[in-house]
Amino acid sequence: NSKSNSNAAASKRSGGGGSDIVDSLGSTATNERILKECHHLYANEENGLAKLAQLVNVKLLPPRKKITVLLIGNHSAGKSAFINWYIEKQIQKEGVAIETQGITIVTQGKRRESLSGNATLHLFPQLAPLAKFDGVVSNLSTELCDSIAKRFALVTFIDTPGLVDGSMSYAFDVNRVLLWLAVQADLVFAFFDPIGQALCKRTMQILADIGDRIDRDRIVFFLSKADESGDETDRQRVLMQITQEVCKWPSLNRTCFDIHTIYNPNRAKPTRCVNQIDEAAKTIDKAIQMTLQHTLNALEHDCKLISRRCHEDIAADAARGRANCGARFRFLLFSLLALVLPVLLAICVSQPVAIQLLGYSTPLHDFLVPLYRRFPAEYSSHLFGGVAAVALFCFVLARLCGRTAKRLTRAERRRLGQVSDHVTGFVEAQRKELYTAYLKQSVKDSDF
Ligand SMILES: Nc1nc2c(ncn2[C@@H]2O[C@H](COP(=O)(O)OP(=O)(O)O)[C@@H](O)[C@H]2O)c(=O)[nH]1
Ligand SMILES: [Mg+2]
Repeated sequence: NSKSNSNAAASKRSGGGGSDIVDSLGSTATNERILKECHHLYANEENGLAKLAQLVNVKLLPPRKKITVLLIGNHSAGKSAFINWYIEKQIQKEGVAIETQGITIVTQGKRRESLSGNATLHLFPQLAPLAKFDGVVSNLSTELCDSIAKRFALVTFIDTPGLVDGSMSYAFDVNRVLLWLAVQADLVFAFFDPIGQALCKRTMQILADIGDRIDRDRIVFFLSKADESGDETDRQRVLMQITQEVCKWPSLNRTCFDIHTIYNPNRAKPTRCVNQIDEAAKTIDKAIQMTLQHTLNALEHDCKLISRRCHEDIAADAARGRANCGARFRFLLFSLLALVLPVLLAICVSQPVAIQLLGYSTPLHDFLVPLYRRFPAEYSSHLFGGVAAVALFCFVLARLCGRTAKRLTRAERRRLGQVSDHVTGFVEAQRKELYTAYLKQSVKDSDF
């Protein structure tokens, strides 16, 4: 029964041919809209989250609008044919000579078009670091195709050069470049074919390096061209060989090791072997589902983060304001202290002048001058020096304790408040609407 269900789903998927496909993942159009709008909420020039986050020193990258599937494997393992099967169009050349292979990105576009390496980097700015690997850009291209088969609207494939051992020299450091691409990709499809090269050392080494760097769940193994693997006994032997080889590498050897036996229905010879190629499409569906949920959850998290940071910045500014008041008071206090002794000394030495001007000595003079006279005259220079030193010390103290911190301007404070209101109001409402649209595809209306 479950098999007939999956067949029904598969025929729905591959027979879509024009209309929007709705199945376990929901509607491609709705999911595409959700990812595009999430991307726009981050990336728009005016008040995208990525720009607003900079105000509060948070670095956010816009989420991607599609997932990326990297295909790696031996030469002639059926990678390009797999892409053609998925998109139901002959876009990738099959059976090409190993020397002519580069990296090809296959993605949905308005019409059929091929882009060069530089145009590719322009279209996918996130791939810009690829330029630092010698020889990559001139061997990089993009194939745009208007196919609407399966989930192609939500997937970008990266087809890579076939891997071989021996003296083959690649136009670029294929091991490092594939590793870099794998780290960026959402899924890595590893293709092993039964014809001789299943255990290519280079393929295993690259996969082991990738296993070291990315979550093991993101690597999916396939025995491709299974129709060519002979009878059931031969196929079991090939599967066993691949499993043994894979499990030799600690980074790939995990529990629940699974390898799907697939063949391309359009290329294969008649065979009684079970074809699990739909598992590949389902794995892509699942990755899209995870990406959708992750993107919506990240949106909520980022809105909260920005709003919290705005409030923290405003609160920190208010605290700086209070600290500045204290600092100003201390400055005043120590400045006054610095003036007290010099002023008293000035009053003492000004007594003759005061008497001349007023005709009498003031009570202040009468009080201070006897105290001053008690000081031996021969040490008066020490007294002046001491008073000057104390005054200087108090001035230095005033400067040190009276430092004020830079505060936000009124406009900056207002802007932070606006940003917080925007992310918790408008963006949060958008997120709720998108989440509802996402859930409505699978949850009954009555459950809302
Ligand atoms: N019998 C059979 N041939 C296949 C299958 N998939 C691909 N091919 C053929 O195998 C050759 C190499 O395939 P290709 O996709 O170019 O391999 P790549 O080097 O991994 O990209 C081509 O001639 C394909 O038509 C399959 O499942 N079964
Ligand atoms: Mg190929």
